Amino acid sequence: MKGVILMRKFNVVIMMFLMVMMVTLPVNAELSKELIIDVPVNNQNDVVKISNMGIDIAGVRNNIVTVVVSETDINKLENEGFKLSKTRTTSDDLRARFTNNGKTAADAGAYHTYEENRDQLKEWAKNYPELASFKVIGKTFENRDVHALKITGNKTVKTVPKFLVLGMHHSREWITVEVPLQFAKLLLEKYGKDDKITKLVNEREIWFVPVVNPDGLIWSQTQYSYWRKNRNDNGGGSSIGVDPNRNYGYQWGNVGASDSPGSNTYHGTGPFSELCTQNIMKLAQKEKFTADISYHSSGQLILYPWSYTGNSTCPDDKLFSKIAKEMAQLNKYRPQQSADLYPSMGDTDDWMYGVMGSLSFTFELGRQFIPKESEIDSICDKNNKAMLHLLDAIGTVHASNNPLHISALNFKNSQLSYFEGLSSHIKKNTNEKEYLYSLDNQISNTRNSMVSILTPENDLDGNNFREFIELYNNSDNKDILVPVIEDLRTLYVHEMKDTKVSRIINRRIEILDRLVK
Ligand code: 0X9
Ligand code: ZN
Repeated sequence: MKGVILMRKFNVVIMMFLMVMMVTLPVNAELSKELIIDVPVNNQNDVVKISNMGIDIAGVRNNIVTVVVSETDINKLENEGFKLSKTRTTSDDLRARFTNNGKTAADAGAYHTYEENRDQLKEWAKNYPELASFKVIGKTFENRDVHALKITGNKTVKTVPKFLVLGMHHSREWITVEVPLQFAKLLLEKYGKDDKITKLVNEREIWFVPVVNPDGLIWSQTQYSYWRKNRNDNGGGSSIGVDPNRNYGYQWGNVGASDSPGSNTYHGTGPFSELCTQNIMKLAQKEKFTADISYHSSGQLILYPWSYTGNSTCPDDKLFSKIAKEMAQLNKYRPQQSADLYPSMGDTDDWMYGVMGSLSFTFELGRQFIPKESEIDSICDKNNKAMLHLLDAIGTVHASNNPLHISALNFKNSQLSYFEGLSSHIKKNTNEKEYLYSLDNQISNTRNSMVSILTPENDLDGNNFREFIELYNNSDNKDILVPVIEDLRTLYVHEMKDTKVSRIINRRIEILDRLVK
């Protein structure tokens, strides 16, 4: 009998050993790969150069770029003449702090796991049925649900400004789940007790997606803390993952992002190739947000568009910079245009603003990807203040291209520049015929509808025409409007036959000719 029990114990020990090996072996293979290293640089050009090499930048401060790198990246940087300074930490250090000793389910301490986040959102929806509703907004590559919570006290039929809070694009940035959750908690618990919060909840709709990238979060919490991307198998090769914050579809491309599936900044096979970004795209198209914040870590920064280029500011630069400064007074972070940190294409904020007309911010929380658990509350508190400020502000301000406020002409113009940007990128890089064909159709439909807004019969007072000229003069991308001008000219020449309006039309033709001269 004793022997049988001993045998069983032995088997259990063997089983446990095997299970631990199964969990740790692939982990160690990945663990040896990455280091956090400081790279001294001379100027911003060096930062841009590193970013364009597709290197994963963790922070930029006082002429030091902190990078998360593999051996190959180290060689690349050294070949470009960069002198790498001391090794700061290896991924093992971080993993040691959060490892779960081989258990498959994560225990992330005070940090929420995927399941804990889901259960929390569900519980709030149950406990505050008048205010909160739980939603599933889509699936992930590994077939998990992506969860959202909507909070509003609005009982009227009137549309109220909508605000979106996103966390966890990057798997290792665990703090980005906590900030959305604590903000939701604040709104729910203070409703009916705090006048300002009650008013804001009544007059806004606030959406939370604390975990945009569940597959990545789980991987980071159970296997490899430093994991950044999602868990797409990239067609079955050995290189896993797409960077969700390089996959949004405005100016999607290679600046600060990589073509190579193994890179930490791999942008995917096309704009919105990933389910995790498609989920946010669909939600944003449906809800039409006035503002949003996407949380990342780290760096204590408030960033706003453009991310893809530092060569120009966005049309709402003044408004962004004003609100960013006001929020910065509350959380003591540094406000700046995103690309001035380093440029990168396919970030959430460029698409949310450039295409969807949302006042879109990216916050870099704290000083580490995963701050000490004791720091969570203070990080959340100061950012709650900043969020309340933005939530309040959007009662009176909005982006100049917000679809709820914008003219039809303006909206078509922003759509046009979006499709043109995508099309020229696809032509240069992948030449995917079918995709190009559908884009060409969308471009010509958009042009036609712009022309139709400007026909003399649809524009008797000439207001649309004046708006068009102003739009052209202020456009960063005049070339895309030239075909519209040509079509319009042809139409006007044709309409000249109608003598009643010929003088006005002639004048319009002269103006158009001067524009494209
Ligand atoms: O690189 C990113 O996606 C963000 N930083 S992180 O360390 N959290 O990965 C930066 C987003 C802001 N975008 C640019 N500075 N271009
Ligand atoms: Zn990030």
